[in-house]
Amino acid sequence: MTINLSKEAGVAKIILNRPDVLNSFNKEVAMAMQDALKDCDRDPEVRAIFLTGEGRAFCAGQDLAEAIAADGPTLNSIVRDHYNPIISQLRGIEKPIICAVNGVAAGAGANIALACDIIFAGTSASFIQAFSKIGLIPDSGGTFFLPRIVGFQRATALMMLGDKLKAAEAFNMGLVYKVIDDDKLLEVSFECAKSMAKMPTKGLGYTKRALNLSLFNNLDDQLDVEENLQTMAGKTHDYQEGVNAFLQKRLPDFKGN
Ligand code: T3D
Repeated sequence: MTINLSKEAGVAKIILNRPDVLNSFNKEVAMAMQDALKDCDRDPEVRAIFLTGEGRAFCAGQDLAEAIAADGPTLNSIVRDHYNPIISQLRGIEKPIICAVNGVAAGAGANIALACDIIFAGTSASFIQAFSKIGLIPDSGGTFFLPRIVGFQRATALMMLGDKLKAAEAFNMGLVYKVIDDDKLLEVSFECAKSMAKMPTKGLGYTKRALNLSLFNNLDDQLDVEENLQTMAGKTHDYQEGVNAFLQKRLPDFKGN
């Protein structure tokens, strides 16, 4: 299996599984990833998604052997049919997506990580906008997310130079939430995913929707978005439970709806 999907304690764990080629994406991986994300979206038992890579890398982006194979998919099909749907799914699924970058994240691999909600990086992780090295432009949402995360100037430099950003530098630039010792990365980040799976899932999903919309809206429109989504959050079971638990001085039992 090029992607391993398993479920535990409300968390769907997706592991990219082509370690011999640093978990680079070919058509099979891309389609399996889309299917796995669809499954996570539809399954009400899944309240958080955890993404990582098998072996010493997170993901080296596009499988370059496939990209130049005479009978392989065309460049525009790779972008349109493989990566774009994945990025739309990562942003559109209204459940928290936690990414553990366990090694190098290059090309589309780096930008798939950036589309997740919370990124933990192991101390030996690195991020490379590798596209310029092979004459391509950054895809998989990179030109959208990276300038918004690190600023236009740094994004331009990272994308044009293709420099390797070590985990500590990535943290300093705001690309990752936390850097964790390599030997603790999976444990710590998966614990975070498990605890998020016990949180008010609808509220977290609405938060994600509001953040997505904030990327385009002016302040007035965004204030309207907040009013509407807050009204919807206020109608959830978990809002009632959260307030009751607070007033009764007990731990809440959130159901995710
Ligand atoms: O058509 C299109 O391309 C459009 C889509 C674009 C989206 C993109 O993602 S474009 C960017 C594609 N990715 C890259 O350019 C990165 C290529 N890889 C590297 O630069 C390096 O492998 C790394 C910096 C990521 C890691 O370097 P290192 O020294 O730790 O490992 P390595 O020795 O280079 O790689 C280990 C093996 O994985 C090696 O195979 P071997 O020699 O052991 O049989 C290497 O060929 C293989 N591998 C690594 N990356 C890829 C790959 N095989 C196929 N595709 C890869 N992207």
